[in-house]
Amino acid sequence: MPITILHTSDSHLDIPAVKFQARRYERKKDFMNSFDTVIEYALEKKPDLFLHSGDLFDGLNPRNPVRARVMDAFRKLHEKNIPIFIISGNHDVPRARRHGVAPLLEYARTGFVTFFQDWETMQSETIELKNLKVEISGISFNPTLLPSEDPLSQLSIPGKGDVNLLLAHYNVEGLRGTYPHEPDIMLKSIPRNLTYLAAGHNHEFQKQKVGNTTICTPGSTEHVTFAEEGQKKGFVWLELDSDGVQDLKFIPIDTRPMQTIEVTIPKDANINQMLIKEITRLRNPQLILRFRLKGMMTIKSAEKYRRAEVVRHGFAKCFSTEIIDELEYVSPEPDLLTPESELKPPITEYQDYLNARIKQEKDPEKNKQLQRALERGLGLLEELGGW
Ligand SMILES: [Mn+2]
Repeated sequence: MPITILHTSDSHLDIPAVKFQARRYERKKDFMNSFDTVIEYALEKKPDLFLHSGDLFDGLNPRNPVRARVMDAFRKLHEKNIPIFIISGNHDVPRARRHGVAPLLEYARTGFVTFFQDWETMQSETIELKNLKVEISGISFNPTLLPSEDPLSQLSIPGKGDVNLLLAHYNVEGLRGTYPHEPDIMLKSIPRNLTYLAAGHNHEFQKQKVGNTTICTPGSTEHVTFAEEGQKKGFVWLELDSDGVQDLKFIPIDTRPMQTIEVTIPKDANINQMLIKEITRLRNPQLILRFRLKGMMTIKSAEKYRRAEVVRHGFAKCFSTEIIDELEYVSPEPDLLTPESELKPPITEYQDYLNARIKQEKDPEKNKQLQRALERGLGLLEELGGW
């Protein structure tokens, strides 16, 4: 008989959600609701194993109500004898000693969960489930790795189970939608005797098979950013035995609707009027709305444009509204309407600054440190959307 596993990832609980202003607690609740859905499913279907592959929390110091809710959830699973295995992702891993420990540690201390806290040594545990020796290994996200470093190149699993599982919070070669300045697990370093790689970090559900190994990222359980617009959110239910994964199902979760509307602004148009009309047409108190403005911003348009007013209407008729401005600023006097002309995006600014420092730095050791700072910084800025 195959064993059943519920695999979830990237819950991002207690996300700051500041851009939702007064509605940010409601937005935080969306993430909690998704997590609750996963837990309820597990309590009802009782998998043989529950896996979470990182970013359970959006940050290192989640608020107490959220911690308590998670404690209740894990206790309930534990009481049903469902073993839980978790790791830290890039969001809930301490990046420096002064940051202390991951919030996940307290769940491990209660004995409700097994937490693979190390990021440099592989930790493994073997349990017996339905007469199968099930070996579960895991590594937490290593924030000191360089983008060029493969997280698994120096690490292996014991691989002594009838089935061997591995939890890791990294993108895997061959999956869509990753950031260029981040370490990826290369397919060649995946252990041959691995049955299932339970991956986190990539927020889109994807799976692939390499040799006898099934690799899967269930994705996040709510849309963390607009980059995930259009993606279905959910978690994964799978069945496996000593021959490998026999069945893998994506279980979708209802999430808050999110939509980008592109609006082309004609010459001298009244932008507020256009956008407010669009908001009224869309009117949906559940909707996270985003406008992408293309076209022209002339002096005549600029005189009447009140961005805050549009946003206020958006909050009144939808859940929230934000605006990305990709307008071309046109003016008879070239510099009058182009405040952006002097501004570079944070990534470019950062890159230019560090490249200049690197060029000047003669001390090879310091030069290397600056190179490292450049690579790491680019990775972080990309993830934060600092383009
Ligand atoms: Mn994540």
